[in-house]
Amino acid sequence: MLDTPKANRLHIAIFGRRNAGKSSLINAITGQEIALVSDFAGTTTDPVYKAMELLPIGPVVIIDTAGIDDEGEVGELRVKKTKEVLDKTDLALLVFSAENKDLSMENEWYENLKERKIPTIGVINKVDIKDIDEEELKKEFDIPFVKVSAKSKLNIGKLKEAIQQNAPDDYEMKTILGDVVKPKDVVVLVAPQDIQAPKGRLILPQVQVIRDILDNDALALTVKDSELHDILKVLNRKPDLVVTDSQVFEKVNNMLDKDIPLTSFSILMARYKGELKMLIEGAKTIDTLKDGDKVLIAESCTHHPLRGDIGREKLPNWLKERTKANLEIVVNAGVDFPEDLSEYKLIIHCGACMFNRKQMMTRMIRAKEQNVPITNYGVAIAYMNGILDRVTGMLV
Ligand SMILES: Nc1nc2c(ncn2[C@@H]2O[C@H](COP(=O)(O)OP(=O)(O)O)[C@@H](O)[C@H]2O)c(=O)[nH]1
Ligand SMILES: [Mg+2]
Repeated sequence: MLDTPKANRLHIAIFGRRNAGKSSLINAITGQEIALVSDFAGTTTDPVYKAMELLPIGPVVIIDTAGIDDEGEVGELRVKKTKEVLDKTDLALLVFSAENKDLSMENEWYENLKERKIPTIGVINKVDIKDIDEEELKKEFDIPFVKVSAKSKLNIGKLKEAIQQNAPDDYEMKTILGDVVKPKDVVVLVAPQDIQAPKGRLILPQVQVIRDILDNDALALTVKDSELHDILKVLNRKPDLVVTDSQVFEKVNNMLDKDIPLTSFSILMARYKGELKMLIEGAKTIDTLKDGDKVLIAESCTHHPLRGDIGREKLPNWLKERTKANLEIVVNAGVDFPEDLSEYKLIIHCGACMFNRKQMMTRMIRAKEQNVPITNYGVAIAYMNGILDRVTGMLV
């Protein structure tokens, strides 16, 4: 990720008056002391660009607009510098400080950002010393607000969630397999014998993966696990990749030569929508679970559970078998995801096929902020089957 070219990084510009707490906010968001915080007027008036990895959002450039305000640059020069920053900004944080009553500068920035349709988050800083009425601000500024204290790190997690939610869509990963398959590669896709999609359909991740393979000029061959042997016989060479439904992971793994790369739809989608490395780390905590530990099983949509439902029956059973512990398992389905995750030792999320990357990343950020490990169905199942390295090796 550190190789990500600067242009492909999400550029986050921080606007706010001198002493509003821009530098402190950058430090709080990144968890590093990288921006100089001072009680005195800024020494430099040029915007500062800092490329960094903002976990788990990804590679970003944070633009500190120190000095582009009333006291710093005046008149034309300010307009020019602001324009220079706006040209590069994908997402803006407009910082309001409780100490300040005059909102003329904030209005000027707001109008500029609105004109360019740049997503903007209002950050009300220093709420540890004084509160600002958000509703009053909303009359003038039609943007989402987050109240924070950069100093005491209050609500910094909420701010990161807002950054993720308001980032423009082109920061979604654009390809599922484009960095893994080459044109003309043979990719065999395996569905379970009891296809769980309604008659006439395939489940969304399968459809998306097939489309992605076609977009990458590779060959997509779809079979059920019962016909996997047949297709391997028909091919005049080994497939370049096999993607299976997680539910038949073990069977498919046993049928394949070990030199054929194998992964699953849910692992591909986990990487497409979230941070695979974080999900892998999360799965590894399964073996640390003890009697009485609470595990959250989270699903992004509500469906009528069938017999043998993966989230409600299979996974809880596998977890209990594996850990031999008396776990308290809570299932949460739907768009409401608990704000407070601290009581959980692990979150196991579904493949989130009805979610986009933004929604899934918002949940991952919340878990990370509260130091709760998170994994997902496919990654957890692969881990418990002892094949996690085998099925993620080509993807991380
Ligand atoms: N009480 C309080 N002080 C803050 C907060 N954020 C920043 N400050 C203080 O405000 C002053 C200016 O902060 P700085 O980050 O340098 O502001 P900048 O000029 O916008 O970069 C410093 O003395 C900070 O310690 C906050 O959330 N609460
Ligand atoms: Mg500063």
